[in-house]
Amino acid sequence: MLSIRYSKSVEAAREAGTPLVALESTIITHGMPWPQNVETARIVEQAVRDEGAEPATIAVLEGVLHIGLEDEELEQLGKATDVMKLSRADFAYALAQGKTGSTTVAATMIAAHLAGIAVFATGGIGGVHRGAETTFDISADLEELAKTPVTVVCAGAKAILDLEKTLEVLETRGVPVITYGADRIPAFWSRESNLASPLRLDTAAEIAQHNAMRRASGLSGGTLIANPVPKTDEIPAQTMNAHIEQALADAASDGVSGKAVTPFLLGRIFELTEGRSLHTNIALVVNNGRLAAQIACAEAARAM
Ligand code: PSU
Ligand code: MN
Repeated sequence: MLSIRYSKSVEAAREAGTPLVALESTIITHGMPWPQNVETARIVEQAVRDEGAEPATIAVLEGVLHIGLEDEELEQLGKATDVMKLSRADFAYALAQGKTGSTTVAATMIAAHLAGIAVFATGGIGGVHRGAETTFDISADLEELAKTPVTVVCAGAKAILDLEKTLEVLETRGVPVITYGADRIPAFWSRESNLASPLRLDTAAEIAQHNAMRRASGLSGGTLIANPVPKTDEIPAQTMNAHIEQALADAASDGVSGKAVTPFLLGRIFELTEGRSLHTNIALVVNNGRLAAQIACAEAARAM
């Protein structure tokens, strides 16, 4: 049946009662090129530790659900090329068939919840794609946020998506969208979009308090925290827009569809910005790891 393997350091943290922060692995296999993907994963893990929590990078390796990866496993996953990109629909398939797959935001939330981890840091969530009114391409991440009680820290949704429609779906599905320390929703590479954030909180303690109140109110599902990328690392929206338009046009002319869309767009934008988008991507994931760790610690402090 379902076997879960905890890494040595996650196992030790569980025994010691150290707060845990889940990290996804699709960003490693499909979101960034080797070797920066593995370097970034290591830097994020360290950022989480520096804040007093323990990171648990999640992936399915040969049919075994891994909560926390040993360094060699991380390295192998980062180099591998034939890895499935798992979401809710194919999570059990990979486990049943002994496959190796990285976990998207949706699948990482499912796995984190199975392992009793309540806080998760990523780069950007999937959302409603531009043109979704004809393609119906809406990430399963949104549905998962509605269902599974995990707090997800991201840097907003990428401008490759339709940010406005993404917020509409989250509102319909009852997902609190809280921007950390700002009034506007961040747009991944950029600190600000032109959209007001539905909610705002300024400290990790208030986020923990909010989550406790949600549970006390019997409200199921997750919370989305949008954390703006640090100013020194951002790429302003005007600069990004032309690259995004180009990447979207290339995806259309190449006939890219389904699961391949997000990785294709990220790869093209990396090429078009000559790697600058990757620098920003790394900075924002680290920043999110830090905040997620602070939230995990604040939740642990409340429970005492
Ligand atoms: N955003 C990024 N990098 C990524 C992803 C999102 O900046 O690698 C990944 C996440 O794992 C997210 C997934 O859950 O893409 C969404 O894919 P889709 O749109 O196919 O649901
Ligand atoms: Mn999709």
